[in-house]
Amino acid sequence: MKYHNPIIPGFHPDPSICRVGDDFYLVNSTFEYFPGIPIYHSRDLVHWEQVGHCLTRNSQVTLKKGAPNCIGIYAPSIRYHEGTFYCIVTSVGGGENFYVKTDDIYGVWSDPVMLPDMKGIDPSLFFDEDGKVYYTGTDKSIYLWELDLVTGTPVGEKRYIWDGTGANNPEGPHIYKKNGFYYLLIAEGGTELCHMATIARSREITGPYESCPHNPVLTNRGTGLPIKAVGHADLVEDINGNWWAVCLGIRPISYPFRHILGRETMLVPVVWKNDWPYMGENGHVPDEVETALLPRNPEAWVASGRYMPGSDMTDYFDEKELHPSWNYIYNPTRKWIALQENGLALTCAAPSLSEDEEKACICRRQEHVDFAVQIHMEFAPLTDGEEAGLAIYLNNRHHYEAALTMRNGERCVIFRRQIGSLSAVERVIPYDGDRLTLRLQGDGQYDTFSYDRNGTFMEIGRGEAAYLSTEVGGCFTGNYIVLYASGNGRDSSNQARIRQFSYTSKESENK
Ligand code: 6LW
Repeated sequence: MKYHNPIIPGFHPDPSICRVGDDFYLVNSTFEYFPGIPIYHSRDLVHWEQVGHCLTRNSQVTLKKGAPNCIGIYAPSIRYHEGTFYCIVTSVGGGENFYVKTDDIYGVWSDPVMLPDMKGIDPSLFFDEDGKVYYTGTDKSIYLWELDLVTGTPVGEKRYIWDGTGANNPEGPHIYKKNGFYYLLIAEGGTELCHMATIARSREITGPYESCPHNPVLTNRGTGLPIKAVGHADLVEDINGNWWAVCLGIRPISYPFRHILGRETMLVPVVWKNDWPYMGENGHVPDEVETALLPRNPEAWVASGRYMPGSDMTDYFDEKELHPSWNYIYNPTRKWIALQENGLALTCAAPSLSEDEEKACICRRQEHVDFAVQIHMEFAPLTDGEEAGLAIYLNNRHHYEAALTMRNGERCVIFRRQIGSLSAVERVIPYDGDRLTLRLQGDGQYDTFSYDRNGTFMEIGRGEAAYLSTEVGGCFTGNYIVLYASGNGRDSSNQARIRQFSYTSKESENK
């Protein structure tokens, strides 16, 4: 049996996984995007469908502004214990570690239980056999603290348990117990090209922890493999007793390496010898994995109808709720974004795409290097500045868009590029109509916008994909496709209506 990495394409970093029976559940970081923390479900570890999100209410989290793509929801861990799912996470800039829980993974999650004593990032929970619960996290190096889950207060002593193998940024810890040993798996080297997973073990949870003789147990540094920067792993044992690691990795599009899809979720088999784990192919993450050990034959997979990242999608905005792949930038202002009988209504609210603010927009991940998007929009701009359209977006300082707007009292289609502090409207095409079909196509080199002019698509403009890469624009996220409306500094009640959206890709074969 063969499967391909990534198993979850597009911006899906810091994967954490747990198992209940023969069901696997996986969560990822979301930074400033809302709802926070998508939850995916699988039985074969290869096909992943979206179950929901952990953070769906403004009462659970306020996403802080000021450092787009760099703060917000970092590195959650998901664990299952005695009928309850726990998701523990840091809201960076919100200054807090907290957990939410649910007994029904398809239902809603609790309000947060705040953990004000727990400093730093990358929290994880470990439920020991004696009933004790331990928090492990990263505060310069890796620490362990027993936790009273109900009150959110620590018990006993805070202990620093491991510094890693000497590389920078020891972080992302998880603890497991197997065969009488406690294992501490961490990330080191930073989340870029030197990234790696290292592990240590101890007979006591408090240590001393002994470093694995073949650390790093997982890394692609110094290899020619197409997937780079692998690390930040989590382990799971399947129902047959086979072990697996999920981790993040990137797929650069150019040399020097630049990546536009963010950090994606990868999977490798893990085998144990002499009570140490051996991960992937000689400690590396290949893009193609041959294995007979997957818990179910992926060829026997039957689609449930839930969304699978990486698949094509058409949306007529005719459901009661937005499709689960749609996100907002920051906690949304709901009155700006409404599903109505005749499509998605976006109000020309003051914030523009270039402001570090919530916007009248919905957005979804670019999940493939080669992709195409089309939208059909109805919009009649009435005063200068009212604008609605389609963008490819890394953050408020790095984006390209095509839009219908009004300039000097004339309706027009524009193409704008913003790269850092450089911003220009590069094309203005007079346009009489109030219906517009826009297309965006990406191939890893260019993001190209076109519009339907009397049945023929005419190019409006294009921008280099590499300028929207993490290496150029920062920081921890990937490219999003944004449908938006704006009053460009002035609140207007005028609305654009999006009637149809489609996302297709050459690679989306639904695996
Ligand atoms: C995360 C850290 C990391 O907290 O990146 O790759 C940080 N590892 O563990 C943000 O995703």
